[in-house]
Amino acid sequence: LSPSRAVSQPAGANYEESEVPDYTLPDPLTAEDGSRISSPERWRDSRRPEILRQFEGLMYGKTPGGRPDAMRWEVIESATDALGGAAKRKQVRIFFSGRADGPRMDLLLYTPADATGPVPTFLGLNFKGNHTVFPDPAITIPEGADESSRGDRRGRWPVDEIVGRGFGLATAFYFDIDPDVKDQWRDGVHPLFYAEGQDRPLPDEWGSIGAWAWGLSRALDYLETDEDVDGARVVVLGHSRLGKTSLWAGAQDDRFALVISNDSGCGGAALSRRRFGETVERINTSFPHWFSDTFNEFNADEDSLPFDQHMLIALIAPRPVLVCSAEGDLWADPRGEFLSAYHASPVFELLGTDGIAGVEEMPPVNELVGGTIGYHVRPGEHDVTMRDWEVFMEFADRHLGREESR
Ligand code: GTR
Repeated sequence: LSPSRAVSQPAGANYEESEVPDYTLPDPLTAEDGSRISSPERWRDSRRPEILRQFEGLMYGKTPGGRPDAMRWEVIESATDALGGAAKRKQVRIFFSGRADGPRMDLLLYTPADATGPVPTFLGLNFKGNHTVFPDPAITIPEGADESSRGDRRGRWPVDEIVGRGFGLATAFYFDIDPDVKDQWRDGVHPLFYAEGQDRPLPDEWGSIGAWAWGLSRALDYLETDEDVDGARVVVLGHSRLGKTSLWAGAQDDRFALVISNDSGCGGAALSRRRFGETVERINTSFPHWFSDTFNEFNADEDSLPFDQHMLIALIAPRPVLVCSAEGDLWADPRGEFLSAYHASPVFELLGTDGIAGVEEMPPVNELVGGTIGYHVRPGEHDVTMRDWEVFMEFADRHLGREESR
């Protein structure tokens, strides 16, 4: 049940700012035909779909379909006295194809017991199973795991604090959607969309990140129906490969009210053209199943991409986006993550928001900066810490509010 791994900061990668090559970023507000995008309408009706198609066709791969007609869910367990009485707990089994023997995802949901109405809710995939996020004996254990790992990712999921501040938390194990292994594309949700005779995604179709993002949208399909959750205030978040995923989910599905990327690095918030830390070639070599096959064409040729990752963030505009980095996580290129946030701002401004709010420089550690686009870097390594969650919650409070539900 272990996620695929790469060496985390291998030799041979560039960690020197002075070695970052010169590069020119594509302008999100200049269309493919060279025309200038100067109205919100043209952004929405023409430029945004154009960029979305480029990310689909060249990088993450096309998502072949939305919610299957036969998809259904069952509440398999619930309690009103979880977390010592502080929370309601619900576990919902989502059968993606409707079939009990088809791929399915268990969604774990905690909401504050004292809420007087539906609450804003964080939704994020987890790496090792729902039972690892909190030592709650009622949480189901995925096949292949056992009791020994119950609660062992608790440090990344401060459930008490989240619920104590009036938020809901929903999470699912990413393997439920697509196991993170270089398989032959037989497992997970990919086969649900194969045409007759097809046995793997086409070169420009989705890899695993696309599938995980799709799964987040299916989780939202459920959350929109849950009376304890405010479906119009669902925050999609993720760390690392799952931060790449939350950005892609937020870019494609505008029902997500707010998007958070934590240490998402290459293929996430970091600018590819900087080739700092992990590069396109490196990620496609270590994790050939994450992106579409077509993305390999840009190995060591980042400058030929018609976009860079600032344009992924721009796709989320005008909804709020928070980019979080860790100072010591050079593999994920903290400065490249900041620069993406920064260079997405003109789109947010065109749409009438304050974007990065005039911030010109990467901030010192522990200072949340920006406006509709937030940026924060904390000291330390590649991880999700309590400090990260404080920033997630502060940003969500600012942009979504929660007063009316308490
Ligand atoms: C690393 C990978 C990164 C990041 C990370 C993770 O090995 O190179 O892109 O995704 O894994 O997801 O933990």
